[in-house]
Amino acid sequence: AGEKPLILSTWNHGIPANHDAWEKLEETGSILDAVEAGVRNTELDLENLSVGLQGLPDREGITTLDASIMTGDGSCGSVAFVRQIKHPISLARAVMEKTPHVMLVGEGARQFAIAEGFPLEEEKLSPKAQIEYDKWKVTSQYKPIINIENHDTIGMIGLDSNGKLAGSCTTSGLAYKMHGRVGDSPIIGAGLFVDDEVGAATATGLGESIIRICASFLIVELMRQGRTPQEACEEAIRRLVAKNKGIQDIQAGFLAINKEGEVGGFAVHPGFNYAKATKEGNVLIDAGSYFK
Ligand code: SD4
Repeated sequence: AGEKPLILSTWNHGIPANHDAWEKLEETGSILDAVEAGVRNTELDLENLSVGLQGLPDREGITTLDASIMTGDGSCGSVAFVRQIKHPISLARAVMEKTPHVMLVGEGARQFAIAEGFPLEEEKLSPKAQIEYDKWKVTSQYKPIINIENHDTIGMIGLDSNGKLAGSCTTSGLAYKMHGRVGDSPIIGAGLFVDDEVGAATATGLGESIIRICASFLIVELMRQGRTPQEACEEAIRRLVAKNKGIQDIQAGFLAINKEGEVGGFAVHPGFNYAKATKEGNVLIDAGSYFK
């Protein structure tokens, strides 16, 4: 049986993110406010090298951010390839609420941010990211690595006690990506999808492999057809494995909840975990994986 309210988010930084989301939900009663506040925590986490302006840069040494937000009535907003913005998730929310559009990218997103009063940060790598980038520059090898360090985007999905759903996803993307590369996280249906009639899903891992199968949309549609969240995540991982070459070097992980408050999580390789917050507490769960 499921639980409401419920907040689920990727990786162990999901624990503090869920904590902030839960507090916000209690304060305002809005699941949208909750999923925004939750990942804002991660966007400021200096230990995290895959989310926020402290994240690892692209090949040129520039950090560019992707984020998306969605509610179960079909409202959504996203930003991609954005520089100098500390909270891309809030910018994505502003796109959703204040423009007739779903997605703004690059310079246009930055101009919109300025118009909305978002402060522009100085363009400078965090000390940790600078050290890693300097090491990488020695060989400049472009090779996606499947370790946790290189894959800790935060995706968060939540359900309130009235059955309303919302989700958020924010990342600095793949380390040392080509300048201009956009991943799955700001693509509605790939990194995030939410439908109040069914449930919600979010993704982490190699964005290209996730976009290729419209993963989050796929998971929600599988649940619509009667799969549990766990079955839907496992089926989507099988699809991803079938449609991507070089799967030994690709990590991806999915999370799902349905509107009854049941949850699922699954990944390609071992090592993916997620944080689950309910009235009972906020716990870290190891997800299963296709390869053992
Ligand atoms: C991307 N999915 O840009 C993101 C990266 C990621 O943990 O998940 N990192 O491809």
